[in-house]
Amino acid sequence: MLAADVPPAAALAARAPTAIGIGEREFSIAVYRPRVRAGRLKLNVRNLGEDAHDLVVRRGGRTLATLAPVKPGATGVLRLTLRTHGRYQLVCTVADHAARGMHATLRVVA
Ligand SMILES: [Cu+2]
Repeated sequence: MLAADVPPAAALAARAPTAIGIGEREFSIAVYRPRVRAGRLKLNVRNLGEDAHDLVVRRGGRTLATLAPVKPGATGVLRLTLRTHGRYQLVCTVADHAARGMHATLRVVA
């Protein structure tokens, strides 16, 4: 089958997921690849801090994906597919961590 014959959804699914490194600490979230193409994503979330931190992906107030709290020094993996271009919010929802600075933006582009 020629590439041109592959429907866009199938083409997205066939592409290997884009890995995004994320570092969490008190109280910030660093996104090491803050601009990615639409499609399958693999968020590698490293807790560089002293407390447990989770990670929630939101857009327009809707929660799209949630990673359970990651222990200090540990890594959690969150897989999701984002097809819509735009800005997504990455937030830690533990206690008041978001208000103290644990939020970041991920941009999805064509
Ligand atoms: Cu946190």
